[in-house]
Amino acid sequence: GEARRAVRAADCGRARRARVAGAARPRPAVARSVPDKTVAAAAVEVVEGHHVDVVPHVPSNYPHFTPFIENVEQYRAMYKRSIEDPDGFWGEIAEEFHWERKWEEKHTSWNFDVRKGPIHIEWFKGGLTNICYNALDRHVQEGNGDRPCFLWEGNEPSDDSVMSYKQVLDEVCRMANYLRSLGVGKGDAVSIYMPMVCELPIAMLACARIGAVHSVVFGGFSAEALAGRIADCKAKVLITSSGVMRGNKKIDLKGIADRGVELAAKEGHEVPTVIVREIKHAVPRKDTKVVEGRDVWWEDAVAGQSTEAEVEWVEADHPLFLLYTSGSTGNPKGVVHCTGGYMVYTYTTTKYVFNMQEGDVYWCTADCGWITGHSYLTYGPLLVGATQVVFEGVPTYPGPDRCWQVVDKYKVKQFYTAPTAIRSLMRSGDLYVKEHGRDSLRILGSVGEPINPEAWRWYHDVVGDGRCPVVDTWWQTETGGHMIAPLPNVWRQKPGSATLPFFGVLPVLVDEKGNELEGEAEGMLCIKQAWPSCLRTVYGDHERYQTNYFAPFPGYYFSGDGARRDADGYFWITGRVDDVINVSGHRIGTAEVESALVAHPKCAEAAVVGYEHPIKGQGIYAYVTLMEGVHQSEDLRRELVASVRSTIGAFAAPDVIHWAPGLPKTRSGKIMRRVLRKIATKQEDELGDTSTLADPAVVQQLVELRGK
Ligand code: 6R9
Repeated sequence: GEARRAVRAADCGRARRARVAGAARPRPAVARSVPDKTVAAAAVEVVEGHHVDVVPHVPSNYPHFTPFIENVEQYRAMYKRSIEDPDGFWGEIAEEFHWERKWEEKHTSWNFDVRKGPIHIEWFKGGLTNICYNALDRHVQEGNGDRPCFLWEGNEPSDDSVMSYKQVLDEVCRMANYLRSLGVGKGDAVSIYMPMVCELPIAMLACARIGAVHSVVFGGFSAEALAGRIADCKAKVLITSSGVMRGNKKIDLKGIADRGVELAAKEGHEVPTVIVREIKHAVPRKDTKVVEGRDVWWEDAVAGQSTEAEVEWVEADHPLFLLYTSGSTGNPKGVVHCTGGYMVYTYTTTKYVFNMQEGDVYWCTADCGWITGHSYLTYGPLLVGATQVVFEGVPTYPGPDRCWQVVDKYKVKQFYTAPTAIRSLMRSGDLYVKEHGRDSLRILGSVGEPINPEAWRWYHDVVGDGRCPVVDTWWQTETGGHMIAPLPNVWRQKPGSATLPFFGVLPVLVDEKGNELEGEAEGMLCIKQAWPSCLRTVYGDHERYQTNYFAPFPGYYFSGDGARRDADGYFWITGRVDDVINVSGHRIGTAEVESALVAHPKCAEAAVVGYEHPIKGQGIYAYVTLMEGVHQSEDLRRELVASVRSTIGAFAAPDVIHWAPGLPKTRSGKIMRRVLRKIATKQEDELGDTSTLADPAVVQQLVELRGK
């Protein structure tokens, strides 16, 4: 009930500030269903007065499990080399792939310092390769063509299918040939707006095969958001589907895609061809509107195409994809990732962080519309040669035990999901988990937002029965792959900490002035040198790339996150320090929500802040000032929320609309968001210095309008 929610919310906050205090007070470790060996070894630490079971580094803790790396000393040696000799370290790993032409011995170079000229990063200079070839053909040629590649699990538990590596390769080649027949080639952009069916990663791989640059737009985005993304990259083709089922809702994806294409035309870009995959169980062909001369059914397009398609060998730094992501200002940015470095890095992180071997059955619940679905569904696991579940549905449909039923059905070894899903499943109770054996599970991953220790413990103790390490992976769209993450069973975990940096990643904490902080410290999280999958530019706007990521602290890549480093050197991510809100692991810029609200004719001004939400991590709290003479009402509130849904997507809908006759502004007209955050969370006693406010009376007014 209410009290439990309050505790969880408090716990969330604590995770962000968690401080491991001095001496551990021993107490019998209550590790629920953890086997005896583990109980004996379990340590207890005190996190701000709360007992937290800390699983110590004892390899036999996780008995079914041999990591690639033997111990933390080996990690340290490898890490040191990865930082000091990136050419050698990453070059050796790159040898595992096929390169049509090898890279030069000294293949890396970068400038991370805006004061020394344009930001520039190079990996595997001189090399020619193709990521699709390495993800598919290589395995088929090694005799593993019959190995299951995708285990597709539909929205309905009765709906499933399997595709082998060879079958996926055949379909990729057929689509690659069709795209070529349309004149799509190296460097051309292709937008993809699809639900989680195998054809989504297949479309991505088909682009990669011919050197085209894919731009996947998450299926939950609105027509308007899709239009902006199509127009920005001037997509030559849009690949979409007739519809999709999400839980028991039928979504007319094609209708939204049609409007997206229309709106993109108004923005000045016509898409000549739309390829449509029929999703029979949602919207069959006969119910789908087709635009003559523009639309073609996927099935018809690939019919008669050869299952062999020549590989386009591309330079290592040839762009592989764009993925739009939100920042604190302006429109979403098209983050650009390039082939070689991204390939080597996603492969290496997948292998070590998930301790993944060829043929392992792995399941990542992320949608391919986000970076996690790119790096840890489409690319990393295929480069390793894993078998993976592609899930169309949602974790709670038809019931809260769906995930564990699927884990048992396919004998999933590594399971990767977001804290928001973990919290919502935790709320449904342990019984749903315990109904299913889960014996196959070895590793549990978390991504997207900070995981609060309570959710971490539930994931570890209940879902994993205490025998599966939790890998809390901190990274971003921009970083392309895991940056700070535990190597499971190699070192001790602490619930709520992403622990230590991956190979090649040199994280630093800086203060407001950009001074590096040493030892135990809290500051802004920056990265000091280039890693292979670092974003190379913002599509069409290198200036914005430099301003956003490299100008705030010259000499560093700035992540936009805050973090704390404890006495053991472990990193604890505290969340965004900019105006980005993280709702259920989805990044949303406050500026985007504000402009969607202000676009409504009755809205004069809006200011949006995030607040702690027990399930979603953060919720969206919007202060709205109405036009003169307009009165607030429940209908208007609904209209405003609907306006955000249609401009961005349902996932960005504000949770709270707070009517505001005025907003707290400084004399120079800047909105003091700090004050708005405090009012939203009823902490108006902790407003801090408000002496620079132009009209301090606004604060009291807002508190009164909020009510209790
Ligand atoms: C991969 C992904 C990136 C932002 C990032 C941070 C938050 C992601 C996290 C985490 C704490 C983790 N974030 N993983 N915070 N612990 N394990 O989510 O990319 O959508 O670009 O979001 O998400 O705030 O800056 P993206």
